[in-house]
Amino acid sequence: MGLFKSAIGKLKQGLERTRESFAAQIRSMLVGKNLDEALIKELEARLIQSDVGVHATRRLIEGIRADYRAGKQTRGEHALAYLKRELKAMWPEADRRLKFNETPGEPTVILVTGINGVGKTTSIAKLCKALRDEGKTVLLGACDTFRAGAVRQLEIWADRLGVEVVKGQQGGDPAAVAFDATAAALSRGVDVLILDTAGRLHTQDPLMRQLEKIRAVTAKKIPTAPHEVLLVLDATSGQNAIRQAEEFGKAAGVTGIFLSKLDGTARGGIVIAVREATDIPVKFVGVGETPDDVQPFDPESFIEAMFEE
Ligand SMILES: Nc1nc2c(ncn2[C@@H]2O[C@H](COP(=O)(O)OP(=O)(O)OP(=O)(O)O)[C@@H](O)[C@H]2O)c(=O)[nH]1
Ligand SMILES: [Mg+2]
Repeated sequence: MGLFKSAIGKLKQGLERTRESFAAQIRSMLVGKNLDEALIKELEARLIQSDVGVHATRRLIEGIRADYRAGKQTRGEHALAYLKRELKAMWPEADRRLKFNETPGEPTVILVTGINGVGKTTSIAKLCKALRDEGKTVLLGACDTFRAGAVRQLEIWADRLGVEVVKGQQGGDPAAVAFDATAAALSRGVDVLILDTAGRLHTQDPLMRQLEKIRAVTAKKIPTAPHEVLLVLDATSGQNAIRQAEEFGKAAGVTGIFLSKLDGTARGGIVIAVREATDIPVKFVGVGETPDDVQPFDPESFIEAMFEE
C-alpha cells in the first residue's frame, strides 16, 4: 500500500496473546479431526465467545455447515482454511488506504478522536513517524487544551520526531487551535497536519459539538478538510469498542479506525466484530508503545499472523 512498511514480525508479536488464546484454541479444536455437526457446533460456540461477534459467527458457521452437508468439507482443516479465507475477504482493499488531499500545495488534515486514554496521542506519534519515514513533512496541532499535561505530552513526541506543534492556552478553545494549526500548515506548506483532541464520550453533547466545530474551522481554511477523521479504539476494551465505533461513526463522521493496544490483548478478533458492526475501515493497528509500533491493517497478514501455529 505504499505508506508504512509492514513488519510481519511486529504484527505476530502484537497478536501473540490473541494467537495463544483465540486462534490456538480454534486450531487445536479443528486440526486432525473429522468434521461433523458436533464439531461445527463447538466451533460456533468458541467463535461467539470470542470477539468475532454473533453476526460474523453465524455467517461463517452457515458457510461451513452448508459445505459439510454438501460433502465439500470433511476435515477440520477444511473448516479452518475456509474460516481464514472468509475472514481475509471481509475487507476491500481500497478503503484501507489513508486519504490524502488531492489539491496540489494543500496539506492533508487528519483529525484524531476517541474516548479517554485509548491511545490517541501515542497513535499520532506513530502516524507522524510513519509519514516522516515516507518523506512527508508533518505538523501537529495540540487541540487537547483540556487535560493538564496533554500539550506537553504531544510536544515531547514532537521533539523526538523532529516536528513542530501548534498550541494554544490550557483551557482555551480547541477550535481556535485547530484554526491556527490549519493556517500554519497552509502557510508553511507542510504535507500533513495531524490534530490531537481531548478524550470524549459520544454522549457528551458539548464535546461532540466542539469536535464538529474543529472540523468546521479546518474546512474554512481548506474546503476538503478534514481528509481523515480517525477514531482510536482500544482493542483491550472488547465489545465496548464496537459501541464506540457505532456511536462516533454516527456523530463524528469517522473515516477510519486506528485500533490500538493489540499487543496487550487476546482480543484481536475485535477487528472482525468492528467490520461486521460498521462500515468503517480499520486502517491501522497499534502493537506497542513506541512510534515504530504501528502497522497498516492488512487482512491477509493479520489473519495469517493470528492463526499461525
Ligand atoms: N501496549 C500498548 N500501549 C499503548 C498503545 N497505544 C497507546 N498505548 C498506551 O496507552 C496509554 C494512553 O495513551 P495516550 O496516547 O496518552 O492516550 P490518549 O487517548 O491520548 O489519552 P487522553 O488524551 O488522556 O484521552 C499510554 O500509556 C500509552 O503508552 C499500544 O498500541 N500498545
Ligand atoms: Mg491524548
